[in-house]
Amino acid sequence: MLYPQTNRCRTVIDLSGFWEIRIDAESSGEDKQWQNGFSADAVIGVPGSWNEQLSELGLMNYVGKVWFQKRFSVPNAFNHSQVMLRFGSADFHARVWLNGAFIGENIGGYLPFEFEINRHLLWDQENLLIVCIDNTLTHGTIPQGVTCEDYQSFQLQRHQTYPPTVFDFFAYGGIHRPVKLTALHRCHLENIFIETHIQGTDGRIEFRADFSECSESLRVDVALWAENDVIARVQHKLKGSIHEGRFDIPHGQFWSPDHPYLYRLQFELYQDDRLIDEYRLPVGVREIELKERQMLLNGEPVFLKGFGKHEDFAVLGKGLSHPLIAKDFQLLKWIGANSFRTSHYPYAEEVLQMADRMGYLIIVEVPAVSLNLRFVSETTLQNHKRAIDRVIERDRNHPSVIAWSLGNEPGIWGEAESNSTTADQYWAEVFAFAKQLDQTRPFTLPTFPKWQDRDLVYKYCDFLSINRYWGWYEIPGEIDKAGEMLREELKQLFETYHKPILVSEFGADAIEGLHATYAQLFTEEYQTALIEKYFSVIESLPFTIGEHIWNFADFRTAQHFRRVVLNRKGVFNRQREPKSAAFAVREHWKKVK
Ligand code: BDP
Repeated sequence: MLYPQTNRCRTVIDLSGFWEIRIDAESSGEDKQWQNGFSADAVIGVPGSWNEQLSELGLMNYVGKVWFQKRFSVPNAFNHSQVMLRFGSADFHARVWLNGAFIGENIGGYLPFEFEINRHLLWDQENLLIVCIDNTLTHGTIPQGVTCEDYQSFQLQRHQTYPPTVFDFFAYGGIHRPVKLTALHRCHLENIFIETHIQGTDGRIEFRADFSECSESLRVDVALWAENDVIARVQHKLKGSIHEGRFDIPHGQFWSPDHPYLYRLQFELYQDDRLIDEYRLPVGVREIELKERQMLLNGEPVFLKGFGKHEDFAVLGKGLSHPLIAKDFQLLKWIGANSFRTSHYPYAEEVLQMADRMGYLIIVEVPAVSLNLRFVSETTLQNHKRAIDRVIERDRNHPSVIAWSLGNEPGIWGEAESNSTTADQYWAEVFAFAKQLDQTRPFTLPTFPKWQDRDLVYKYCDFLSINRYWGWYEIPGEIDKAGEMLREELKQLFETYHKPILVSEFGADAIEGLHATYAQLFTEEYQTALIEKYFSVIESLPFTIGEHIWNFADFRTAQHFRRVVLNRKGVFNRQREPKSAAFAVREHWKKVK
């Protein structure tokens, strides 16, 4: 599914703005025919989570259904076009009606979905769009949901959070990314797949373009742009709905953090000599490769300096904000990072567009966070595979995406099932499925070493990603010992698997303004010292490929006594102001190549 683009043949209308909502705590809206329209409780800003935005209506910790409605008109010019309605994401389960007719649904909170709406559009009067969103998670969803009874059955009452979650970030609800209408010709480009290769100083772009079913005989022109010039062009008669081709680029410019060079592929579709569709796609030519001890970008070793992040901000929750994305990338530059992981779900497409432009190396994560293998069913497995398929399909053309993460910390509750034959079969199937979808990037899955070096996912990962909290959750207050434990553990893992290792999470909570002259948890000094200790260990080991601090910025979690509203492991606070650690990290990363 292509990202919406306005050009000579496509028109995009953004339906972001004020929408109306009605809370459906009894889940009776459909019986009451709210799909035909309802009297509203309030106005909501879209995109944006409902939680902080409308907390005064009791929505802060609300889990359940909320109905959204929006009226819109379409220009006459849309009359002869195919009209698509696309949601960047809605969390978690969305059911959609247009002018009373059910047009479809989507399950999964972090990926786009779209519908063709021509049949139900009204051309000469206002249209009524209704969306019912339910943010309830279950054992079968990705990510999984949890109940108070689950905590009890694990005798983990003291782990219980409000609202109950199995992961350590807030389960916001709402329409989180823009809702757009696109009008385009019935015969159009549906998807593009890019692969790039490098041989010496030459680059190669291989592409495949998928078209909607078109009966007429059509011509496809594909032009390769560098800056303001077309440097190569191919023209073909379209046979069937797939068109493949390639461009060889002698003495090419390659994409990297130091030189995020983007070519542009321009696809044009002609009927006789009339242009009926076009699409422009930025393309970075680059190659990722793993050795036993290294990650190579365009043949050169690269060391990942960066963070685990979250999509989270005051009032917006997970709602997309262009200024916030721009700010975060400025801070990443300021601090000297070159990389981050989209923990623990795929981020907005706009984030990856920015990463392509600014030269960031991104590990994109599938939202299978804290998978509990006792609760896994065939439905969970199918949803997991579907999420992988959709993430890879959405993000594979971005040069910034250098690896895929298929989840985070499965078996967090230490359930025996996470170390069983069934779990092994589960991971064998998940990794095999994923690997046939993309042979150009490595796969990983961050774990915490609950099973020491016996974690079942290690053998399937191309590189290991280790989340480690020595000096925080374990042996708190003992920074030197934390360093020794980390060193021993990483060496052991490398000796067992001979695969490069990314330390994908480490850090400490720090509340800005708390200070001490001795090692005291929660102070700014403690966070700084622990991060510096981890740096010294990680960078001294020849098989590590990077260090990702947990976290870039403080973020909201469900309520629990161990969180003071937020997880405070950010080196920036939630407003993006630096803590002391940020200055120390900046000084340090200036020296690390
Ligand atoms: C890790 C999780 C991350 C948490 C972090 C923490 O991957 O989601 O936020 O711990 O506890 O285990 O701060």
